[in-house]
Amino acid sequence: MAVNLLCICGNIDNVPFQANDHEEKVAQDITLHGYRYSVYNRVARMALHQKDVAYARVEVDPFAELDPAYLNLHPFGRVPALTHGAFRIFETRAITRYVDHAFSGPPLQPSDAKALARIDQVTGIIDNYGYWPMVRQVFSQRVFGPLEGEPSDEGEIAAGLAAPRQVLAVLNGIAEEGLVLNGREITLADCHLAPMIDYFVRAGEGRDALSSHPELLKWWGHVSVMPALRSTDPGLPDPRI
Ligand SMILES: N[C@@H](CCC(=O)N[C@@H](CS)C(=O)NCC(=O)O)C(=O)O
Repeated sequence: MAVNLLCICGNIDNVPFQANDHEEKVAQDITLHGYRYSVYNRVARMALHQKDVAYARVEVDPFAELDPAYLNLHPFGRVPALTHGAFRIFETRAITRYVDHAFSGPPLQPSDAKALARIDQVTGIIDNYGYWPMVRQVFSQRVFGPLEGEPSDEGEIAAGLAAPRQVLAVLNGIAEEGLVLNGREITLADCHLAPMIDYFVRAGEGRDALSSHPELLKWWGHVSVMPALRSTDPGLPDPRI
């Protein structure tokens, strides 16, 4: 069984909130099912945090045998999935858009058509061309795997470092344009990109790659200290366990 109730999260995750907050917010019956180390789970958590939505968390490890009840929620067996009362939704982009529209709080999608299109572009770029090399090849092989006692595969890391060059260059151009990734108005583009970059720069090679993209680096300077990112940091596995 890979599903355990983990915690209820308020504005500052893992910190209990005031009784009034708790009663009012938990009444909304929102649960995020996800794996603590998943970047996609963290994207959803960042959006929930930005909207100041309290939610329960259920830990689901998609790399372990999945409970059939979870597959009912997410037939493709990935994380995250969100439930809000009887409403169920999976796919991170759908979750974060839903969270933005369904709850009050600062809007995470501007009304400007061009900025909105840029959000879709950034999330599409990172999902299709960034996640696998930056997170699953570079971060997993250089940082996460070794902490779990698995040796790094240098071939995977080298392959994973080739693809992000273009990804980072394109994102740097988008940050330079300034419609999104501007460090001022936080949008779903920031929520989607920040967890991926946070993992990528934990590898020395990732930090070096980012350092040659000044506009993205400037953006990272703003976003890396955001409470929504910091309070959703799952940490890293303890190699002694
Ligand atoms: N398209 C999905 C991707 C989610 C995804 O790939 N999540 C990863 C964890 S970061 C996962 O569940 N991996 C399990 C696997 O690859 O089997 C989304 O946007 O939610």
